Amino acid sequence: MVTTAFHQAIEEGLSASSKYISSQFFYDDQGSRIFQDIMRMPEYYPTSCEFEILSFQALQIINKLDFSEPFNIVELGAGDGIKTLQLLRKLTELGAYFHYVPIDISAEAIQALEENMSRELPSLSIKSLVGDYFTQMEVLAQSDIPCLFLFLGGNIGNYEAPQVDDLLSQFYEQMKPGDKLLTGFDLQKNPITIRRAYDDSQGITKAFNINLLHRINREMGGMFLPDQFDFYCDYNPKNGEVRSYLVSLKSQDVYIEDLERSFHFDQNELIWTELSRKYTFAEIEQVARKNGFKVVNHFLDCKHYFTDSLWVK
Ligand code: AVJ
Repeated sequence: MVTTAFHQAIEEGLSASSKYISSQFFYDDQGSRIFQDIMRMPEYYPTSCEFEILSFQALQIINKLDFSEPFNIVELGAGDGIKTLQLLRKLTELGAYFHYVPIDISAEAIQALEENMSRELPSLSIKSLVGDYFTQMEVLAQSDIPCLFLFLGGNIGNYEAPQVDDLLSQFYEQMKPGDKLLTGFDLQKNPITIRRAYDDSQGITKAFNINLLHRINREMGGMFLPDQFDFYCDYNPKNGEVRSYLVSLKSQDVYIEDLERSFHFDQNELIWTELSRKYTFAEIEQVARKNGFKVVNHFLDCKHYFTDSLWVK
């Protein structure tokens, strides 16, 4: 048996007095497929908002870069790249000389992305890197080509405040003066709109959370009966936090083979699975400044639900 980071995280998170499983473990193959379904739900507005920004404001974003050529567009956690394609297409139309450098931990994701991109934009120069952001960013830091780093989708919302500072200061260290960072932030808005995006009536977000239990069953011989758990989430408009949980529907003990032990769940006990923080402009600007960046511009969708915020080192 191999002990993976997932094994360790489950051992730790299910032994804690307030149980938790980090949202980074949502994205196995099955979870990634369910996330694609989430992005297609009408209630889940962030995807269409960011698509709108990168399609309709590509030229405005490009004009703010002010780079000598050639330059790199480096995407951190590239995913399917459908939103990024809009920006890349505009750059190609303008005849810009640049390389697209997607970085992702999953070789499979990178391969699918490469196939997609070269079909859509045959002339695009793609230089993929497989691995974690920081190691791969170090590789890039060696070259003196200007870089625009993309950290899209609102993924930053998954991090607690100290982790956000950690992440941004590590990005900062790897960047050269004049390099830019475009980060997607979901904005605070009517709380009902936000709650609907996470507590959907079709139960897709519930399936996304329950998949964590299926994943434990698949990958470490867990004996979870997923029907014995429910999903709960709430949005607190006072601090901008959506927090998601699994709820044990009865008092139960669940054995996990690879961990050679069982875990007890009280009736209605929670397992915290995700933070999805919603930001104000003041918070975004504060977090930029605190980590050494200067805010160049906020690019917004027409409803002002989401921003891609451009910063410079
Ligand atoms: C991919 C992290 C931006 O927090 O909104 C969607 C993931 N979770 N529905 C988010 C997610 C529940 C999503 N991010």
